[in-house]
Amino acid sequence: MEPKVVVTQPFPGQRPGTSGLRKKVKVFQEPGYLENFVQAIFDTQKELGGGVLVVGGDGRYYNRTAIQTILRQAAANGIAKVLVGRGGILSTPACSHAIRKHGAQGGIVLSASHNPGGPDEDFGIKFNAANGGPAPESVTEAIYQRTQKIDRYRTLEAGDLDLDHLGASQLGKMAVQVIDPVADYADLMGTLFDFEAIRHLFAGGQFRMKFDAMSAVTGPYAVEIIENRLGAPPGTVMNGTPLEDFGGHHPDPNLAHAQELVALCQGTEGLDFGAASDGDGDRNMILGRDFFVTPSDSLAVMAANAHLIPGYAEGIVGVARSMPTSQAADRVAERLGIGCYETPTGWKFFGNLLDAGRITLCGEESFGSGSDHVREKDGLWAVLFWLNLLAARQESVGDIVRDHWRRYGRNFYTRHDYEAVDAQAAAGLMDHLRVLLPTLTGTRLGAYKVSYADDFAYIDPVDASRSEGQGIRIGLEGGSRLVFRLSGTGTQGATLRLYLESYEADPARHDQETQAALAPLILIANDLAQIQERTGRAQPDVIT
Ligand code: G16
Repeated sequence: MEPKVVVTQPFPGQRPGTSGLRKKVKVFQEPGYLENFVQAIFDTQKELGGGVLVVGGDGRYYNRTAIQTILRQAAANGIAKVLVGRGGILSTPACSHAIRKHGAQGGIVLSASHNPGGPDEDFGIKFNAANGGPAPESVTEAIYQRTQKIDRYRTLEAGDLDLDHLGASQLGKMAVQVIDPVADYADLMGTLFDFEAIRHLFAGGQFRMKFDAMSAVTGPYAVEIIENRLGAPPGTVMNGTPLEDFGGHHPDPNLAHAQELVALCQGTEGLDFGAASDGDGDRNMILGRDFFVTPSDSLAVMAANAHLIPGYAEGIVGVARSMPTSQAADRVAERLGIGCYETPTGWKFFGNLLDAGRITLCGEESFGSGSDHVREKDGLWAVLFWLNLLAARQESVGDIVRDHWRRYGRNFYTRHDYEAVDAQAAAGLMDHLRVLLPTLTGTRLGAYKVSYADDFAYIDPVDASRSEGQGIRIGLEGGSRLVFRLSGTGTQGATLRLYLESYEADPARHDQETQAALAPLILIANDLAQIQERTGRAQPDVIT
């Protein structure tokens, strides 16, 4: 089996977004499209030569084909060894753990996350660095630049490898090891959480929960951990078999796409606890009976209660949140006297802070939370954190969050998404806001005085790298905020995200309905950005 060189030409627009390169499967199937991107990784990440690479994906349509292509290219590019999850499966956090545990030089994660799967749907590829986390912007930019000049890629003429059985094999000079995708990850969870206490919670027989794997990658992980190791009754994990098309659904754990689970948590007969994860297992949604925990609140509650969890019993050193995430966690950090960081959207921005030991916990409004145990957000980890918390406090989800609000005040929070908007119209809207920005500070928007208005720029406190144009931030007196951003993960047109937040210290006002509490801000934001005029949309597509 000799390496062969295939002549190719660049495809425009192979720039990775918030979380890797995501396109329709049909685009990835164009001859050379995937190969070019993979070659660009090998051309720019020199330390992979002679090194160890981890490869796995969320099992969506095209996962198996892509992995065989990557293996042949890796062998032809001098990679010494590839670790691949059985069946090509690795959840994103499990992949991060595998890179770290095996001291690999990097990993390739195949997923389009929460986006639908199938021949006409989405696929994605992302490079993770040796710390286990998504590559920083300098790396993704270098890969992109390389894709724009590429004129050949290397591969091997060889058949497909059997990836369905654990064990070692050889592809040319490269060793291939098929690893159990679940075991190491499940062991890691056992070191962080009080499994005994959670087992006790289930053993009582009173506590009722469901975990919705959304026919995506976390099914086998959740069955092993929640049912086998923690003793929850069989059937606690619903939609637990990973399907290439996720059963035709969006594997996106939010109020719009996990409606079956939401319904199970409602009413007097509702479950005590409902949780879900997304396509690749890094997102989470937490529900109590008739109670939805916003991801922003979830991070704040986790920070405030971390000392109750064995893995964090010594205390946390700091927290970070993405800019559009509510400021609820900041209040906890202030009271604990620990560091607090506001980063641009994208998990990669937490990597340096985690590596430098400046933070222990981090989270994003986009249903992501995690800690320094891996370098990705981690859906099941968040679910186990909450289970551990419920076992330790013996209170309901709703009571824990309401108690948190009483202590810290409540940050009312919502996100309005306008999906598949005309890309030019969306860019025009953002430009319009940018023009307004310098005139806003000190003026009034409705009843609110503007404290600051900017286009968020971030200087990484560890390596001083600068990231600009990360979303428009308008801070109002009293802690309210309006944030406008274009999504970096959509695969069709542009997705405009409007994030709204207001702070309420008075417990007597904590029970208001979120949209009602934020109604004045919603009107102001729509007016200011001329959303209807510019996008033609009278209503958002998704409200979370
Ligand atoms: C990705 C990133 C997250 C980010 C999210 C939202 O999530 O990993 O860090 O918060 O996108 O991105 P956007 O608002 O640009 O659509 P995932 O779960 O898609 O990998």
